[in-house]
Amino acid sequence: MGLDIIAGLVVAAIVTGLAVSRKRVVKLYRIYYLAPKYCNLFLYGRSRSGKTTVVKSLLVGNVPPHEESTAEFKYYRKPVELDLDKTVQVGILDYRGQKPSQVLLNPEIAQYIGKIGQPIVTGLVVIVDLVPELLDPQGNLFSDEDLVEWLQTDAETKIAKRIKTNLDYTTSPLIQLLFERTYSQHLRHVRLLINKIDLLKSAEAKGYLVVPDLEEYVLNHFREVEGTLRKACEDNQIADFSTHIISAKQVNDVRNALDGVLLSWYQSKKKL
Ligand SMILES: Nc1nc2c(ncn2[C@@H]2O[C@H](COP(=O)(O)OP(=O)(O)OP(=O)(O)O)[C@@H](O)[C@H]2O)c(=O)[nH]1
Ligand SMILES: [Mg+2]
Repeated sequence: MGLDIIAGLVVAAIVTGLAVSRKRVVKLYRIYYLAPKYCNLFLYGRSRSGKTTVVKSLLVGNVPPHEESTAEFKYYRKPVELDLDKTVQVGILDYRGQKPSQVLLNPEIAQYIGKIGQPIVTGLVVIVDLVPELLDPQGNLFSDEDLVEWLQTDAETKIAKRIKTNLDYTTSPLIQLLFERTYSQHLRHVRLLINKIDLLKSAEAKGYLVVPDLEEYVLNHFREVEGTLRKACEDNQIADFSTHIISAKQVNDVRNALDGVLLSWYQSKKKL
Protein backbone atom coordinates (compact mmCIF):
# COMPACT_ATOMS: atom_id res chain seq x y z
CA MET A 1 0.00 0.00 0.00
CA GLY A 2 1.41 3.38 -1.02
CA LEU A 3 2.14 6.04 1.57
CA ASP A 4 -0.48 8.37 0.11
CA ILE A 5 -3.19 5.66 0.53
CA ILE A 6 -2.17 5.07 4.16
CA ALA A 7 -2.18 8.80 4.82
CA GLY A 8 -5.63 9.02 3.19
CA LEU A 9 -6.95 6.23 5.40
CA VAL A 10 -5.53 7.88 8.52
CA VAL A 11 -7.14 11.22 7.63
CA ALA A 12 -10.45 9.45 6.87
CA ALA A 13 -10.29 7.64 10.23
CA ILE A 14 -9.61 10.89 12.09
CA VAL A 15 -12.42 12.74 10.29
CA THR A 16 -14.89 9.87 10.96
CA GLY A 17 -13.78 9.67 14.60
CA LEU A 18 -14.27 13.39 15.06
CA ALA A 19 -17.69 13.26 13.42
CA VAL A 20 -18.80 10.35 15.63
CA SER A 21 -17.53 11.94 18.84
CA ARG A 22 -19.10 15.29 17.87
CA LYS A 23 -22.41 13.51 17.41
CA ARG A 24 -21.95 11.85 20.78
CA VAL A 25 -21.08 15.14 22.49
CA VAL A 26 -24.16 16.81 20.98
CA LYS A 27 -26.31 13.87 22.10
CA LEU A 28 -24.93 13.93 25.66
CA TYR A 29 -25.37 17.73 25.74
CA ARG A 30 -29.00 17.29 24.68
CA ILE A 31 -29.66 14.56 27.23
CA TYR A 32 -27.88 15.98 30.26
CA TYR A 33 -27.33 19.70 29.85
CA LEU A 34 -30.67 20.53 28.27
CA ALA A 35 -32.59 18.06 30.43
CA PRO A 36 -35.11 19.59 32.84
CA LYS A 37 -33.53 20.31 36.21
CA TYR A 38 -36.96 20.04 37.82
CA CYS A 39 -40.01 17.92 37.33
CA ASN A 40 -41.36 20.39 34.79
CA LEU A 41 -45.12 20.35 34.23
CA PHE A 42 -46.91 22.16 31.43
CA LEU A 43 -50.59 22.96 32.01
CA TYR A 44 -52.89 23.37 29.05
CA GLY A 45 -56.50 24.36 29.50
CA ARG A 46 -58.93 27.05 28.64
CA SER A 47 -59.82 30.08 30.70
CA ARG A 48 -61.37 29.32 34.12
CA SER A 49 -60.92 25.55 33.75
CA GLY A 50 -58.95 25.33 37.01
CA LYS A 51 -55.25 25.54 36.12
CA THR A 52 -54.22 27.80 39.00
CA THR A 53 -56.36 25.81 41.41
CA VAL A 54 -54.46 22.66 40.39
CA VAL A 55 -51.16 24.52 40.91
CA LYS A 56 -52.18 25.62 44.41
CA SER A 57 -53.47 22.19 45.40
CA LEU A 58 -50.19 20.62 44.33
CA LEU A 59 -47.68 23.24 45.46
CA VAL A 60 -49.39 24.85 48.46
CA GLY A 61 -51.75 22.14 49.68
CA ASN A 62 -54.84 24.32 49.94
CA VAL A 63 -56.96 26.58 47.73
CA PRO A 64 -59.14 29.64 48.25
CA PRO A 65 -62.92 29.32 47.65
CA HIS A 66 -62.47 31.47 44.56
CA GLU A 67 -59.44 31.94 42.32
CA GLU A 68 -58.98 35.11 40.26
CA SER A 69 -58.04 34.78 36.61
CA THR A 70 -54.26 34.64 36.20
CA ALA A 71 -53.06 37.91 34.69
CA GLU A 72 -49.73 36.91 33.18
CA PHE A 73 -47.41 33.98 32.68
CA LYS A 74 -46.01 32.73 35.95
CA TYR A 75 -43.51 30.00 36.59
CA TYR A 76 -43.55 28.44 40.04
CA ARG A 77 -40.83 26.21 41.38
CA LYS A 78 -41.31 24.52 44.71
CA PRO A 79 -40.35 21.34 46.51
CA VAL A 80 -43.25 18.91 46.92
CA GLU A 81 -43.06 16.19 49.55
CA LEU A 82 -43.92 12.68 48.44
CA ASP A 83 -42.95 11.16 51.75
CA LEU A 84 -40.90 12.07 54.84
CA ASP A 85 -37.68 11.41 52.95
CA LYS A 86 -38.79 11.99 49.37
CA THR A 87 -38.98 15.52 48.01
CA VAL A 88 -39.28 16.53 44.38
CA GLN A 89 -38.56 19.96 42.90
CA VAL A 90 -41.59 20.76 40.75
CA GLY A 91 -41.71 23.51 38.16
CA ILE A 92 -45.08 24.58 36.73
CA LEU A 93 -45.90 27.19 34.16
CA ASP A 94 -49.28 28.85 34.80
CA TYR A 95 -51.01 31.40 32.59
CA ARG A 96 -54.42 32.72 31.71
CA GLY A 97 -56.23 30.37 29.32
CA GLN A 98 -56.39 32.34 26.10
CA LYS A 99 -56.04 31.64 22.40
CA PRO A 100 -53.91 28.50 22.11
CA SER A 101 -51.48 30.34 19.84
CA GLN A 102 -50.93 33.00 22.54
CA VAL A 103 -49.87 30.22 24.83
CA LEU A 104 -48.03 27.79 22.60
CA LEU A 105 -46.24 30.29 20.39
CA ASN A 106 -45.46 32.84 23.09
CA PRO A 107 -41.66 33.40 23.05
CA GLU A 108 -41.79 34.32 26.78
CA ILE A 109 -42.35 30.71 27.82
CA ALA A 110 -39.13 29.46 26.21
CA GLN A 111 -37.14 30.37 29.34
CA TYR A 112 -39.31 27.96 31.35
CA ILE A 113 -40.19 25.13 29.00
CA GLY A 114 -37.28 25.37 26.57
CA LYS A 115 -36.99 26.80 23.08
CA ILE A 116 -39.15 25.59 20.22
CA GLY A 117 -37.55 22.31 19.14
CA GLN A 118 -35.80 21.83 22.51
CA PRO A 119 -38.58 21.57 25.11
CA ILE A 120 -37.77 20.50 28.67
CA VAL A 121 -41.20 19.35 29.77
CA THR A 122 -41.55 16.24 31.96
CA GLY A 123 -45.31 16.08 32.19
CA LEU A 124 -48.10 17.50 30.05
CA VAL A 125 -51.32 18.18 31.97
CA VAL A 126 -54.44 18.92 29.92
CA ILE A 127 -57.30 20.36 31.98
CA VAL A 128 -60.94 20.51 30.92
CA ASP A 129 -63.96 21.37 33.07
CA LEU A 130 -67.67 20.73 33.38
CA VAL A 131 -69.23 23.95 34.69
CA PRO A 132 -68.53 27.57 33.67
CA GLU A 133 -67.81 30.50 35.95
CA LEU A 134 -70.88 32.78 36.19
CA LEU A 135 -71.75 36.28 37.36
CA ASP A 136 -75.16 37.53 38.46
CA PRO A 137 -76.67 40.67 36.80
CA GLN A 138 -74.97 42.84 39.46
CA GLY A 139 -71.61 41.38 38.51
CA ASN A 140 -71.26 39.22 41.62
CA LEU A 141 -69.58 35.90 41.18
CA PHE A 142 -71.68 32.74 41.65
CA SER A 143 -70.59 30.71 44.66
CA ASP A 144 -70.36 26.91 44.35
CA GLU A 145 -73.84 26.69 45.93
CA ASP A 146 -75.21 29.18 43.35
CA LEU A 147 -73.69 27.12 40.54
CA VAL A 148 -75.35 23.95 41.81
CA GLU A 149 -78.71 25.78 42.02
CA TRP A 150 -78.15 27.08 38.49
CA LEU A 151 -77.98 23.43 37.40
CA GLN A 152 -81.51 22.85 38.77
CA THR A 153 -82.91 23.40 35.27
CA ASP A 154 -81.51 21.99 32.02
CA ALA A 155 -78.42 20.66 33.77
CA GLU A 156 -77.36 18.41 30.91
CA THR A 157 -77.67 21.20 28.31
CA LYS A 158 -75.68 23.63 30.47
CA ILE A 159 -72.96 21.08 31.15
CA ALA A 160 -72.81 20.10 27.45
CA LYS A 161 -72.37 23.76 26.51
CA ARG A 162 -69.38 24.18 28.82
CA ILE A 163 -67.91 20.89 27.65
CA LYS A 164 -68.17 22.10 24.05
CA THR A 165 -65.99 25.15 24.84
CA ASN A 166 -63.40 22.75 26.25
CA LEU A 167 -63.62 20.48 23.21
CA ASP A 168 -62.94 23.49 20.97
CA TYR A 169 -59.70 23.94 22.89
CA THR A 170 -58.65 20.31 22.60
CA THR A 171 -59.30 19.43 18.97
CA SER A 172 -56.96 16.99 17.29
CA PRO A 173 -55.01 19.72 15.40
CA LEU A 174 -54.54 21.71 18.63
CA ILE A 175 -53.31 18.66 20.48
CA GLN A 176 -50.89 18.03 17.64
CA LEU A 177 -49.58 21.61 18.09
CA LEU A 178 -49.39 21.08 21.83
CA PHE A 179 -47.21 17.99 21.36
CA GLU A 180 -45.14 19.80 18.76
CA ARG A 181 -44.32 22.44 21.38
CA THR A 182 -43.79 20.17 24.37
CA TYR A 183 -42.58 16.79 23.11
CA SER A 184 -38.98 15.68 23.50
CA GLN A 185 -37.39 12.55 24.94
CA HIS A 186 -37.88 14.22 28.34
CA LEU A 187 -41.69 14.10 28.09
CA ARG A 188 -42.68 10.94 29.94
CA HIS A 189 -46.18 11.60 31.31
CA VAL A 190 -49.46 12.94 29.98
CA ARG A 191 -52.58 13.54 32.07
CA LEU A 192 -56.13 14.50 31.14
CA LEU A 193 -57.83 16.11 34.15
CA ILE A 194 -61.61 16.56 33.99
CA ASN A 195 -62.33 19.20 36.62
CA LYS A 196 -65.19 20.41 38.85
CA ILE A 197 -66.81 17.03 39.45
CA ASP A 198 -67.80 18.27 42.95
CA LEU A 199 -70.45 20.53 41.34
CA LEU A 200 -71.93 17.65 39.33
CA LYS A 201 -71.95 15.39 42.39
CA SER A 202 -73.87 18.02 44.36
CA ALA A 203 -76.30 18.52 41.46
CA GLU A 204 -76.81 14.76 41.25
CA ALA A 205 -77.38 14.49 45.01
CA LYS A 206 -80.08 17.15 44.74
CA GLY A 207 -81.74 15.37 41.83
CA TYR A 208 -80.89 18.14 39.33
CA LEU A 209 -78.78 15.82 37.22
CA VAL A 210 -80.14 12.34 36.59
CA VAL A 211 -77.74 9.98 34.81
CA PRO A 212 -77.25 6.22 35.26
CA ASP A 213 -73.52 6.50 36.01
CA LEU A 214 -71.90 9.89 36.64
CA GLU A 215 -68.37 8.74 35.81
CA GLU A 216 -69.45 7.15 32.52
CA TYR A 217 -71.52 10.22 31.68
CA VAL A 218 -68.51 12.50 32.15
CA LEU A 219 -65.99 10.24 30.42
CA ASN A 220 -68.26 9.74 27.40
CA HIS A 221 -68.12 13.47 26.66
CA PHE A 222 -64.34 13.40 26.49
CA ARG A 223 -63.76 10.06 24.68
CA GLU A 224 -62.49 11.77 21.56
CA VAL A 225 -59.99 14.00 23.39
CA GLU A 226 -58.86 11.02 25.41
CA GLY A 227 -58.41 9.00 22.20
CA THR A 228 -56.42 11.79 20.53
CA LEU A 229 -54.13 12.15 23.55
CA ARG A 230 -53.66 8.37 23.82
CA LYS A 231 -52.77 8.12 20.13
CA ALA A 232 -50.30 11.02 20.43
CA CYS A 233 -48.70 9.24 23.39
CA GLU A 234 -48.47 5.96 21.49
CA ASP A 235 -46.97 7.68 18.45
CA ASN A 236 -44.33 9.27 20.68
CA GLN A 237 -43.63 6.23 22.89
CA ILE A 238 -45.00 7.87 26.03
CA ALA A 239 -46.16 4.95 28.15
CA ASP A 240 -47.76 6.89 30.98
CA PHE A 241 -51.10 8.41 29.99
CA SER A 242 -54.18 8.54 32.20
CA THR A 243 -57.46 10.36 32.65
CA HIS A 244 -58.72 11.59 36.05
CA ILE A 245 -62.05 13.05 37.04
CA ILE A 246 -61.22 15.52 39.78
CA SER A 247 -62.14 18.48 41.85
CA ALA A 248 -59.05 20.68 41.72
CA LYS A 249 -60.16 22.12 45.06
CA GLN A 250 -59.56 18.70 46.63
CA VAL A 251 -55.84 18.34 47.27
CA ASN A 252 -56.18 14.54 47.34
CA ASP A 253 -57.72 14.44 43.87
CA VAL A 254 -54.86 16.48 42.43
CA ARG A 255 -52.20 14.48 44.28
CA ASN A 256 -53.73 11.18 43.15
CA ALA A 257 -53.60 12.36 39.55
CA LEU A 258 -50.06 13.78 39.64
CA ASP A 259 -48.06 11.99 42.33
CA GLY A 260 -47.12 9.19 39.89
CA VAL A 261 -45.38 11.78 37.70
CA LEU A 262 -43.42 13.13 40.68
CA LEU A 263 -42.52 9.67 41.96
CA SER A 264 -41.25 8.59 38.55
CA TRP A 265 -39.10 11.74 38.39
CA TYR A 266 -37.74 11.07 41.87
CA GLN A 267 -36.84 7.48 40.96
CA SER A 268 -35.17 8.45 37.69
CA LYS A 269 -33.01 11.07 39.49
CA LYS A 270 -31.95 8.52 42.10
CA LYS A 271 -30.73 6.16 39.39
CA LEU A 272 -28.35 8.80 37.93
N1 LIG B 1 -66.42 24.06 42.49
C1 LIG B 1 -65.21 24.06 41.94
N2 LIG B 1 -64.68 25.20 41.50
C2 LIG B 1 -63.44 25.15 40.98
C3 LIG B 1 -62.70 23.97 40.88
N3 LIG B 1 -61.51 24.25 40.31
C4 LIG B 1 -61.51 25.55 40.09
N4 LIG B 1 -62.68 26.12 40.49
C5 LIG B 1 -63.07 27.52 40.39
O1 LIG B 1 -63.12 27.85 39.00
C6 LIG B 1 -62.65 29.18 38.79
C7 LIG B 1 -61.47 29.12 37.82
O2 LIG B 1 -60.37 28.45 38.44
P1 LIG B 1 -58.86 28.87 38.13
O3 LIG B 1 -57.99 27.92 38.86
O4 LIG B 1 -58.66 30.32 38.38
O5 LIG B 1 -58.85 28.61 36.58
P2 LIG B 1 -57.69 28.98 35.54
O6 LIG B 1 -57.69 27.91 34.51
O7 LIG B 1 -56.42 29.22 36.25
O8 LIG B 1 -58.28 30.34 34.94
P3 LIG B 1 -57.44 31.45 34.11
O9 LIG B 1 -56.28 31.89 34.95
O10 LIG B 1 -58.44 32.53 33.87
O11 LIG B 1 -57.02 30.78 32.82
C8 LIG B 1 -62.26 29.73 40.18
O12 LIG B 1 -63.33 30.45 40.69
C9 LIG B 1 -62.02 28.47 41.00
O13 LIG B 1 -62.27 28.68 42.37
C10 LIG B 1 -63.31 22.76 41.34
O14 LIG B 1 -62.75 21.66 41.31
N5 LIG B 1 -64.55 22.88 41.87
MG1 LIG C 1 -55.21 30.86 36.38
